[in-house]
Amino acid sequence: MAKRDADGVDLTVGSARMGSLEGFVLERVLLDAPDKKALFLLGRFKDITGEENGKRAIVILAKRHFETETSKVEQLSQTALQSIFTNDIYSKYGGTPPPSLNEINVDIICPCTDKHIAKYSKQETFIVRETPELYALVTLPYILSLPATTIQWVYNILEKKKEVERLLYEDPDAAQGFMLHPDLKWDQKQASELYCLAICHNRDLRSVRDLRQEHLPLLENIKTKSCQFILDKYGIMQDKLRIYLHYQPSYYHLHVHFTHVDLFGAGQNVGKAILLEDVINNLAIDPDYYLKSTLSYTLGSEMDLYKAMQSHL
Ligand code: G7M
Repeated sequence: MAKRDADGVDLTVGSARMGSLEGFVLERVLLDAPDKKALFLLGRFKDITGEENGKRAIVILAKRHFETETSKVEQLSQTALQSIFTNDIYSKYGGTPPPSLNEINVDIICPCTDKHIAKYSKQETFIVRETPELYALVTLPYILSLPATTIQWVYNILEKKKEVERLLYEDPDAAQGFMLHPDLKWDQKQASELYCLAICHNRDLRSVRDLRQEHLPLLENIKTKSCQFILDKYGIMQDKLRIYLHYQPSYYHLHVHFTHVDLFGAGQNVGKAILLEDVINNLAIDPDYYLKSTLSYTLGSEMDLYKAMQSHL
């Protein structure tokens, strides 16, 4: 029987839950992403008995950006230097900062599914033009075939079972309310790297495709209240925020991304992100804009949705 901690967390996944990566046995590197200074690894955690047949896991290691707080910058003077070369007035060193400034971010998905592995694997990217017909024929059946467990983490947040201490703001209204949380990708160290997620309470909305003019009050509410909260807490004005939805999203429960405009990453690409302002504008012009429109976006060749579309493209 699975050994569990006080929160009911399955401890048999290995020593990661207990404070180290020691029990992680590497199977292969899924992706090396120098742009994100990140490494995506696939492997298994040894089970509680030390056997290597524990649960399959993805471990994402990412180097952190420097913190600019004066006390942190001052500590950098303790960095040990190893000379690489000097030439006239120019020199280059490898540096070893004090351990407290040398931390990395570690994200773990355990147990991971084949979908997670496909998502994080190196693959070719293609542009797909999704007509309303293609949505009805392929995309919607694909979404409906996904097990409910794929968005369990969202429901855990909405039901205040997980990440409770990370909740930034909540409007509890069932129709127009939402919860604002730091995104998994934000370590909350620097406001200049701000990344928050507004998750709506309405469980019927899967993506922009489901949005109609009647949802404008919800979208306006998310925008206005999240922007006010972010201004009050982090001092960031609305015109310094990139506010967008993903299409296709990874998780089919409507949520809105709020990032600092200076933060760049694959999630803001054309063919993935749609500005919330554009969504609001489109719905104001045509109540059924997202029912009638052809939407173009990128998909990876390993994604199940891309494979399902093959015979229809
Ligand atoms: O592509 P899509 O719009 O579905 O983006 C989902 C966002 O949810 C990504 O930016 C993820 O980093 C974020 N995210 C994913 N998970 C599994 C979690 C989680 O467990 N907690 C939080 N706070 N964010 C998550």
